[in-house]
Order: sequence, then C-alpha cells, then structure tokens
Amino acid sequence: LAPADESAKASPQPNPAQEDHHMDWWHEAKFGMFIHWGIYSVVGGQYKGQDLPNSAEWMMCRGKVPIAEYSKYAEQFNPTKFDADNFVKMAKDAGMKYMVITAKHHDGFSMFDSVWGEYDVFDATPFNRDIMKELSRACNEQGLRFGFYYSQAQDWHHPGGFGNNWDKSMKKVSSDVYVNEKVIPEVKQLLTEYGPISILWWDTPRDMSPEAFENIYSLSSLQPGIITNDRLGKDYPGDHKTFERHIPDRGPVDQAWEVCMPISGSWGYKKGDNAFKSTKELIRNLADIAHKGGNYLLNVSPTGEGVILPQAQERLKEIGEWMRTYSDSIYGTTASPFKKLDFGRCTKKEFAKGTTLYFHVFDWPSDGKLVIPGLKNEIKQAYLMSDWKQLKVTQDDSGTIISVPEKAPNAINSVITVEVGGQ
Ligand code: JFZ
Repeated sequence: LAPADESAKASPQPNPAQEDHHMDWWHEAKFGMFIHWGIYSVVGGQYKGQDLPNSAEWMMCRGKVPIAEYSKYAEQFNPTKFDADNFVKMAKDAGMKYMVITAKHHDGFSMFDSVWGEYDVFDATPFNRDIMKELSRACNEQGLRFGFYYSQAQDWHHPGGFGNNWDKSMKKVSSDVYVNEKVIPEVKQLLTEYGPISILWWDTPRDMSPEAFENIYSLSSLQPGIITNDRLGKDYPGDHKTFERHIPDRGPVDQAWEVCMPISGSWGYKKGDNAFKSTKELIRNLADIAHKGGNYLLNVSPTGEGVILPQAQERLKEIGEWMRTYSDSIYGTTASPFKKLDFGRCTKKEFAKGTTLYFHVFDWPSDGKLVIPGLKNEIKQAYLMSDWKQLKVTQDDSGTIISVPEKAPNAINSVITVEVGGQ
C-alpha cells in the first residue's frame, strides 16, 4: 500500500499557468462525422409531393408550413432501420474520431426525450426511442467522441423562437421566455443526462438579451473541457471557427477552425440528391484542410427510415481504406510550412527526434522526380508511406528532388514521408 503522502504527491495540483489542453484531442482527431437528421427527413425536401428547392432540413420554412401541419410529420417518423452501433461503426471505419448530430434543428423538434415537452422523438413519433441516448451510448462504447448540434436561436415551433414569420396563428412571446423554458432546460438535460459530451455545436447566432446569452453560454461548464463553435453569438467566439461548405484559401493561424460540408448537396436528406462528392474529392479535401491546419466535419443525411444512403456509405468506406494506409499523415498533424505545392499538399508533425513532413501527392510526376521547391533542410530519410520503400533524395540550390517509382501507389493521394533535420 502506498503511504498517504505518496498518493498526495502523485496527483499534481492544478496550475493556472499550465497550458490549456482541452482542444488537444480535437486537433489530434482532424476528421469527424456531422449528421443532420429530423422529422424533415421523412419527406426529403418535398412538400405535398413537390420538390421544394433548397429545403431538406429547411422544408418547414421554405414551404411556409404551419406548425400544426408540420408537427404531423412526427407521426410518420419511424426509422426502424436505425442502428446506433452501425452509425458509429461507419464513422470509425472511415477514420473519423468524433460525431456531431442535430439534437434540435431550426424546426424545433427534439431528437431526444426532451424535458421541455412532448414535441420530441420519444413522445411524438411511433419510434418512441431516444436517438441521442442511443448514439451517445454507442459512441462511448466504441470510443468515438460525441457532440450535439443545437439550434439555440431559430426555433420555428416555439412562440418565442426566432425565424417563424409565416404561421400567423402563433401568439408570439419574448425570446427570453423561449430561452428560459426550452433552450436552457434542454441544453442542461443534454449536458447532464447523456454521458460525456465533447462538443456543443451552436447554430445560428441571433440577437437575444445579454442575460440569455450569458445563461446559455454558462451551461457549457456542465461538461468540463467541452468544445464549442463560434455560432452562439457574435460576442462568443467559442473554441473554434466554423467554415461552411467551402474550404478557405488559407486557414486562420491564430484560431482553431473547421470546415463543415455535406457529403452530397444537402445537409438533411434530400430525395434524388445526386450531388455526391467523389471519394477523390473528399480525400483531397481532407488533405487540403489538414495542409491548412483545420479539421474536416463531413455531413451525412440519414433517411426517415434511419438509413445512411449507399452512396454515402460507399464513399465513407473508400475514405476508410485510404485512411488505413495513410491516416498518420492526417491525425495530429499541423499546417504545412509550404504555402502552395504544385503536386498536392503537405502536413507536418514534430517529434522529439525531429520534424516529419508528409507530402500528399495528387499529381504523380511522370518523370519519376518529385520536386519540392525551397526544401533545403537536411533530409534524414524519405519513403513511400504505403510500403515504407526508401526513396533516393538529391538536393540543389532550388530545393529537394525525390526519386519516385513510375506508378503512383494510390490514384487519389499517395503520401511520401520525409524526415528532416532543422526547423
Ligand atoms: C446552418 C443551418 O441553417 C443549416 O440548416 C445547416 O444546419 C448548417 C450546418 O448551418 O446554415 C448556415 C449557417 C451559417 C452560415 C451558412 C449556413 N454562414 O454563416 O455562412
């Protein structure tokens, strides 16, 4: 048995001067799954059988659907094919390290057994299950970080929520009423009854009273170390900046950031959506974002039956196959020291013994020479990440030239690992 004073020594006292490490896992992770799922998924962007442009999760607003009518979609929401373990496994197999799902989107429908009332998946649908609870459990069991998307301002169902200006039967109340009776209790519930929650993904900022902001903001302390995005309100930058759909030319250097993007054309399930990005585009996006120092939050859209479409599954599987060989060039990397490389991208890791650069080669050189302009550091070794085959390196005034085999090991992105000396 350890003497009492020994165990006291073993647990260090918190030191305020210590660095803040709560984002470490997120920076290490680089890649997550976003999920938009709700009762709108039943109709897939259609209203009265007609396609509504730009709808899916925005269907209620785009169609100016009265609350009483929209609520009825809950009666059709019965995703009997949903399997939380399967969703989580799909994310993990793709190499994703976290999952963020719509606990409540702008339509105001709660995808958990809400303390606020009955307008939720447990009470208002034939499904009668708490989807957030099932996913939280599955994520914890399989070792995936779990987080909630929560629409804190827009709520087209609550009379104090923002956004619904079409349902004239609504007797509006102040947004404080909405925040106090719905947002605060629901978010409190999500952060206390659903196990460890790693991310709170707010969407979208609107003017509310300063008290409302403060009260909502302070809830995050219920899950120490939770990470929040920058969409609570303009005075609340959160832990990271969110870029929407498009990858910035250059990532901010003084701030953590993430690109969220749907795998297809739409966030929520949209019938007939054929705008699926190719596996090539997705893998190269991941490399591009990592090159610029950000994270990639890639969205999938389950159907009303609880199915992630085969097109999405196939792409996730193919990304996973690439990741099984190349994930070391993604996880835990930081931004490229090169602004632009004609052949592709670069990511970087610092080790005690030196720096490793990962060159993501999109365009494989036809003459067997990969030229890296400006790289004049000592090269300790260079090898193909796919089979560790050592590569011959020469250097001259302009930079480094790596001799590579004729054929690219991977048609989408072949990574060459280069260990260098110096900074
Ligand atoms: C929001 C939602 O309205 C949308 O349905 C989806 O959930 C998406 C992830 O987030 O849409 C936004 C919010 C902010 C911007 C763009 C779309 N923006 O700041 O550019």
